[in-house]
Amino acid sequence: MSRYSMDVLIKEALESARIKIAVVGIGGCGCNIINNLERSGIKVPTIAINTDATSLANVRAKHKILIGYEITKGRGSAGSPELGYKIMMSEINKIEHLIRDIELVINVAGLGGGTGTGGIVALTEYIKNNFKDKLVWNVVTLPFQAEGEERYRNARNALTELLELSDLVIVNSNDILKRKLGMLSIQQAFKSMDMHLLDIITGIVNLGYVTPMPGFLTVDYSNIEKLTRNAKLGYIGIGKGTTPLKAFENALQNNFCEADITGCRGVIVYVEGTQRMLKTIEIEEIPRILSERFNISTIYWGVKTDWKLHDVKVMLIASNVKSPYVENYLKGMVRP
Ligand SMILES: Nc1nc2c(ncn2[C@@H]2O[C@H](COP(=O)(O)OP(=O)(O)OP(=O)(O)O)[C@@H](O)[C@H]2O)c(=O)[nH]1
Ligand SMILES: [Mg+2]
Repeated sequence: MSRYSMDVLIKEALESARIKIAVVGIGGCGCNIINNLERSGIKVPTIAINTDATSLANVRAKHKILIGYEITKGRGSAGSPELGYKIMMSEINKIEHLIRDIELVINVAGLGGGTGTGGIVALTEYIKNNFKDKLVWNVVTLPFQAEGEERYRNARNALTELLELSDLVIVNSNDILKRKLGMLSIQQAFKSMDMHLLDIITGIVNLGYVTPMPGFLTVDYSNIEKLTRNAKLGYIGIGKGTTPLKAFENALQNNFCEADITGCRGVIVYVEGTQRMLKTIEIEEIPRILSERFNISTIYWGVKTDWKLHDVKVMLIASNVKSPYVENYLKGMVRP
């Protein structure tokens, strides 16, 4: 075999070893996030699903799917998760063929309304019942308390179901974000949450493009599966800093569901920076902290060097974590 054809073969093998990921945005918030992902040049297929034709018309996505036209006439579900669920289930054939070859489906929606809230539950339930091999991660936001009792109830019911059905649920509370970042208006906070969700999903997608870290357990599909299958609540933190350690500490702080990673099933740490920034001696501190401070022993690694970066960026994905905030939310103790 010539050197050239061996190079081609290696490239093809690398391509097929890559985790096959798709991102699905459901409802107004979900479609907005897909639009932002497309604008930032995401490398994996995106699917925007809504009952609202106006929202879809303004979205950039690889696939746009209007559902429920016969019932809603393209005008949204008017805040009914029951309707969102029913429409998604009865029109699932519009989506099924798009995810047939996908290994990790990432759904994103703002909980509280109708289409995204009912739709994300229906889609997760359908995939889990019909494609047992696939992993489903759901990235959701919780509505502001100011949005009222009905949205809170919708969000609470859907979150309870998602935690049962999904492999991993990443919860982001708008209220916690607003409080932590000291945002003045809901509009500002929505924008910041949009950026946070963009960071999270881009980070997950980049996991498919990491370089193994010599001497460390590396991130690949089987490890991601081991860590996140039926893992319920997950945490994804993203932090920046001048050193890997500072970026790591910031990734722990960037926590919008007050998750506690102590004793969790395991973590994936993904570090990006220029070659000069990524000093092995500093990177080695991270697993020491995870095991000593947080009692975590399973840690998978990915690194990516990028000469354009000014700061080190660390993403931490923890699976099967605890969160008193989410527990109280589900018990109805975080009231509007
Ligand atoms: N971050 C962010 N959150 C949003 C945005 N739009 C809505 N949300 C949040 O998501 C929740 C659900 O809103 P939508 O996504 O508009 O609702 P929907 O799924 O389209 O539901 P219906 O319109 O009732 O069918 C809201 O209660 C907000 O908390 C957005 O653009 N960005
Ligand atoms: Mg809508």
